Amino acid sequence: MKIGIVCYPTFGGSGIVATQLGMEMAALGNEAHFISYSMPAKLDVTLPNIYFHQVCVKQYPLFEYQPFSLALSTIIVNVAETYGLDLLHVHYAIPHAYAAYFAKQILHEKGIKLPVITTLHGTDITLVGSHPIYKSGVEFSINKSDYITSVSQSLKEDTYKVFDIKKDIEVIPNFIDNSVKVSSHCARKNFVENDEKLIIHVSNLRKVKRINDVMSIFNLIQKEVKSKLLIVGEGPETETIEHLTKVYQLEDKVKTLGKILDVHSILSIADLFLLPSEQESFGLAALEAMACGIPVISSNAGGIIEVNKDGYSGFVSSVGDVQSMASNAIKLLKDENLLSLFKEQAEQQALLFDNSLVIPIYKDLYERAIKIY
Ligand code: GMT
Repeated sequence: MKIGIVCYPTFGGSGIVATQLGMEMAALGNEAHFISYSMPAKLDVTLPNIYFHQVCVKQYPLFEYQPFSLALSTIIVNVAETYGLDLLHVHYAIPHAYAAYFAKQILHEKGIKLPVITTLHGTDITLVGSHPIYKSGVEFSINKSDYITSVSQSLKEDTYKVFDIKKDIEVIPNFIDNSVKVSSHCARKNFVENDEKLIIHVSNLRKVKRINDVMSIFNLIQKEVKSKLLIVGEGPETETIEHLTKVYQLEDKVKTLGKILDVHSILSIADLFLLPSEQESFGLAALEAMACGIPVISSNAGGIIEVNKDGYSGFVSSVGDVQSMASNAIKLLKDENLLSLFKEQAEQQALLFDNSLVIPIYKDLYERAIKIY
């Protein structure tokens, strides 16, 4: 199969899922053609069967905004014609599903049929897509996709609530490669003393992640348990971290690390992962932590409860209930036996989302898609 993949190149979950899926399909002997505005963060383009096609927008003095969707449709058409794509899989509806629809129409005029799959990832529905400035275009282009998938049952239900979707949405969860054991652990002693616990949060530091809750929870934890907080990622809430670090006087206890490519090596030295998000369609970051044997203290937003099993792989509290999240964290951190049990259970829970279980579901979908025309 020759698969076109449109995704964001960033460290965000949708780009990571798209990249992993494309690389797994390439490893199975298919051609994976990545189309994005820059090289996807985790794409290894040196592997066989992997191609990267950059979307370039042309500057012109008339344009206040560059016509990205137009450039994207055009490159999809070019790649489909040149390489004979069998199908196109777009990750994140905005504007990818919209550009895919126009590419498909252009190709249709040339007598070429291109099945389109759109995978909904979360904020494309819950935050950005439902905004009146985008809503009709997003709804139209999702409905025009041949197949629609969502990364959780919760996101599927949200999509039907927000949009008038006339097709079935198939739930295919995010996945993780549990077999890849971390080769280069960071040195835990670089971050904490022997008698200290290490708490971690990884995200794109957007408002939706409730970074102020991460800080409040940790502030409550460190009053009871000798500990440090590591924050991995970059984003607009960096200032909130700096501000609250000063307010809570945690300068010697909070460390920000920016973006890290090999996040597993740092996850595997931590004791607990915090994910108090306002919205989270799935919570790939929580799954990555669990796969490294790190229990998750999370909110109950969206699809997180489909991933983090309350009282097993971690604990789940209502969004904003920092007291509950902190007391669950303290309970785990103060009891070595309980913490070890939850670490083990977190790893077990991650096995339910193993790539060996999820990739065949995508493969089956691709096989169905290439037969529709
Ligand atoms: O979390 C983000 O804001 C990034 C975003 C993305 O599209 O890159 O993540 C979304 O997609 C991930 C992969 O499917 C999910 O695991 C995240 O839960 C989801 N984020 C939200 O819904 C906020």
